[in-house]
Amino acid sequence: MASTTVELEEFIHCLICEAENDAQAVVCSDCFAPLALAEQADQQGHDPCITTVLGDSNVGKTVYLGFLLDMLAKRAGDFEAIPKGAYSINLQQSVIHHLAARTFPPKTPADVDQWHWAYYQICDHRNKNRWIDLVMPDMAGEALAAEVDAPNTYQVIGKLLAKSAGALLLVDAGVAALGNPQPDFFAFKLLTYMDQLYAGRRRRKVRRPVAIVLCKGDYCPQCFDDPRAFARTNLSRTWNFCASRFAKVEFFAASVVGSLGFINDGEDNVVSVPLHTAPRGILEPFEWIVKYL
Ligand SMILES: Nc1nc2c(ncn2[C@@H]2O[C@H](COP(=O)(O)OP(=O)(O)O)[C@@H](O)[C@H]2O)c(=O)[nH]1
Ligand SMILES: [Mg+2]
Ligand SMILES: [Zn+2]
Repeated sequence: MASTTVELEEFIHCLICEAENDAQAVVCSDCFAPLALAEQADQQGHDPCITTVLGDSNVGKTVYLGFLLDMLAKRAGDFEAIPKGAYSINLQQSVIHHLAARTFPPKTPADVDQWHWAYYQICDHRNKNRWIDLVMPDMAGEALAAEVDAPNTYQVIGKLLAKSAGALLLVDAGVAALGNPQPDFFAFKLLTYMDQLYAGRRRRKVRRPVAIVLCKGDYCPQCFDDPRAFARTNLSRTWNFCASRFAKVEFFAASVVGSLGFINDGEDNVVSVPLHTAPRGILEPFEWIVKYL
């Protein structure tokens, strides 16, 4: 009996992959998720709701998630958000700090141990002040692409998605509007991966909510007028697959920059400079998904 007690104190189970880790460890030895997530979930006495932000590299996941968390922390809409642990604030702080200095945040490294994870407790004042525990990691697009092409390359992604209550799938509307099929193919592949993971029996549609967010809407303002029509036209593979396999799916347009400037970075590369921020459509996909959590 005494030995079981000692074991419980010396080990901690990772919230994402359930691997047993040394209680002193900071990140999981298997999947690199912060073990603070498991500690905090333990204090809450129940597992949190995990929502994942997915999308190709460079679609704007980091910027979107940073702004979303910041808006929640500033009590936007009917939400109140409380970060669980100071590490949860790092992503939001980095994004806001960079945009205030008129730069975009650096690229998210593909190494899992360098991703930012945020754990927030969110109160929905519209819905009888219901509290939801949300875990949102900021993943690298390259890692997602590798996992989708060869499952188990990044085990953490499969495990995370298996545990997710819902997902925000970001698509680069600016690129799609130019007729480039890449955003459509990437979203199509990711949804196929999720369908394989979630749908036990093929006959039933996936019931977990998926919000498809058309990012960088400032490049193609028409996507704000009718995001569904935009998706039907510019993301037809994704649109059709959603209709066949996903029971709860909705399309949204979003953007964070009000106006962009372009400069030469000194090495003959043209880089965009966010002259001012004007977040639009950031909260809506989240509000929609929270209804189903
Ligand atoms: N025009 C415009 N560009 C954006 C917006 N959000 C992100 N970007 C651009 O997209 C790049 C990648 O954003 P990031 O959030 O790092 O993408 P991630 O790789 O998906 O995390 C940024 O460096 C910006 O150049 C937006 O709302 N509007
Ligand atoms: Mg990123
Ligand atoms: Zn783990």
